[in-house]
Amino acid sequence: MTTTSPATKTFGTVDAQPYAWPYDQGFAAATTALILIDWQIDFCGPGGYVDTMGYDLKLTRTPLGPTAVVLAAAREAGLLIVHTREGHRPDLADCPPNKLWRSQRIGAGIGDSGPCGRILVRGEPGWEIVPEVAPIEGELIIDKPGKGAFYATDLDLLLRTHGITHLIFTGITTDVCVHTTMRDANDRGYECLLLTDCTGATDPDNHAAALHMVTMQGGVFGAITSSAELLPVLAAGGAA
Ligand code: C5J
Repeated sequence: MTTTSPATKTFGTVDAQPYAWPYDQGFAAATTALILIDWQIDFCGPGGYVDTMGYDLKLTRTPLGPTAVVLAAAREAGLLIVHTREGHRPDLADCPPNKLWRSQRIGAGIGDSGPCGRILVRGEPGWEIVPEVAPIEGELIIDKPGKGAFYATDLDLLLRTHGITHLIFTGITTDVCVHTTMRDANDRGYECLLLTDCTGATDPDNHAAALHMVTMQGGVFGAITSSAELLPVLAAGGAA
């Protein structure tokens, strides 16, 4: 029996909307990354930023289950794994004054002390990634001060150095950090797929609208699909 090393696996297309992903008829472990956006306690844990703002935590926690399954499958398939974390320096020197002001207006000021430490501050308990999808040795972690993961980070450099051309997105929130990053990735020429059940927003209509937006104009930012469509394709990966 021959076995295929994960790093050399290739995969067929995934049934997706508005086209079978990817556009170039298949993808390879060596050139594809799974991106996990901001799975932090601040966005999906009790006492974190989203909870303090008063939003329904179920909306950002429900996608965690399917995401953990996709993460395990992507590790097994040999994809590059990239985690991101939104957060600021303890002195908030990298937090724009308008971002700070807006967070204070809604009663969850960045840098304020709460049940999970200082809100959205690097190194605090609330800033940590939740255990369900925590990074393991060798996986990339991008710390970002903004919504998009390319802004003020070395994400593009790391992806290009690894030869990555295709990106599969999970994370929270769909309409903010996931969308900002996916749009920027698309402009940079990455072929993007968004997993509908592995993302969530603080408003269900915003989640639905963000998914719909991707599918306009023939796939203006890429394509969308569910984990149920992706998983069998990953499992069926074989030699090039
Ligand atoms: C937000 C994020 N929603 N991770 N951040 O402020 O989407």
